[in-house]
Amino acid sequence: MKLLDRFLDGDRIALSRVITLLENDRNRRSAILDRLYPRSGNARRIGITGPPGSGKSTLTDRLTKQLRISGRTVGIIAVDPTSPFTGGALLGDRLRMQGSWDDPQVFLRSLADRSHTGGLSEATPHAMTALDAFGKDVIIVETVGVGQSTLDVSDVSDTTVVLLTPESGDSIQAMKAGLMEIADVLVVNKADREGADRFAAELRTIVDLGRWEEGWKPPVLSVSARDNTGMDGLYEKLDAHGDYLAGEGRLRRRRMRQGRSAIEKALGEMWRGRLTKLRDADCTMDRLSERVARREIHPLAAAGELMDELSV
Ligand SMILES: Nc1nc2c(ncn2[C@@H]2O[C@H](COP(=O)(O)OP(=O)(O)OP(=O)(O)O)[C@@H](O)[C@H]2O)c(=O)[nH]1
Ligand SMILES: [Mg+2]
Repeated sequence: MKLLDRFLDGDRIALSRVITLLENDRNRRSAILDRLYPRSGNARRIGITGPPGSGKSTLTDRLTKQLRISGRTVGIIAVDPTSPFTGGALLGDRLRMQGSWDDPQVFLRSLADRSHTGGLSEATPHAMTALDAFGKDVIIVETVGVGQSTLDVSDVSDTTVVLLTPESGDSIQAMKAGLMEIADVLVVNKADREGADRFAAELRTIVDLGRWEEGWKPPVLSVSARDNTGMDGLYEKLDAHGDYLAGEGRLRRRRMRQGRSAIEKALGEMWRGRLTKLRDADCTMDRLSERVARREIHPLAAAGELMDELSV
């Protein structure tokens, strides 16, 4: 495949096209992944989630700049809920990412979440594989966290950052949405606004009550992504969590867990495909029985036709 050769040569346009294919062309998806998957696995994957408007893009932009200063290349996937009201989200993200937009070492891609459930689009893990195989050092996934989605940002991240704001409702709300469980790092953004300290203290109390993996209790940080305050603390915690994962095979175990759920999801999809075929086969059965009755086809040949139709 010529396209993949260009991709492996570091051609950004090829990268963009490959992601489009992975997103839209189910038939070629697996063949593309055959080439890319073995080359992936080296990037550090950071998920950033939180309610709409909590400042995820602003924070992603800051983090990206910081990573660039330390010489790391960055791939960003922003998952937009598909809705008539956020039709301008792509443009908005590009504007917000102004600082990094011209940097050839930063690749930003918006993916539509067609399921309307929030969380991730089905193509997200594949797009991440592409960025990873392309050689990006860090991949950031930005997504609106609403809980209850079929694919969670924590299913594809090494480190999940949950962003909340003083006005994003109370901490109970965040717990209900399942955001507390997936957080490796909790960030109270818009700390320039009133109530941030109180909210952060509340979150800390909840974290203290929870049960966490030994060696890592999610820290609660207050930042203002807009004013660029408190961000150094976040960079430190991200590094610390990276170090934590590197120890005692934790990253490997986490990725095995994620691998298992990815296989289960793929299996589910395949079964759904089969079931559709079975339904179609039922119609074919009606049609064939009629033809058998009319002596147009004998039963053995009809069974053979059905078998052909059923093989996936
Ligand atoms: N006061 C204040 N405003 C902020 C801060 N960070 C972001 N904002 C503003 O909050 C608004 C939303 O910021 P975004 O970064 O677009 O938030 P988002 O979470 O990416 O939004 P969606 O992707 O639409 O869910 C913008 O007007 C930002 O300027 C902050 O630290 N303080
Ligand atoms: Mg955003």
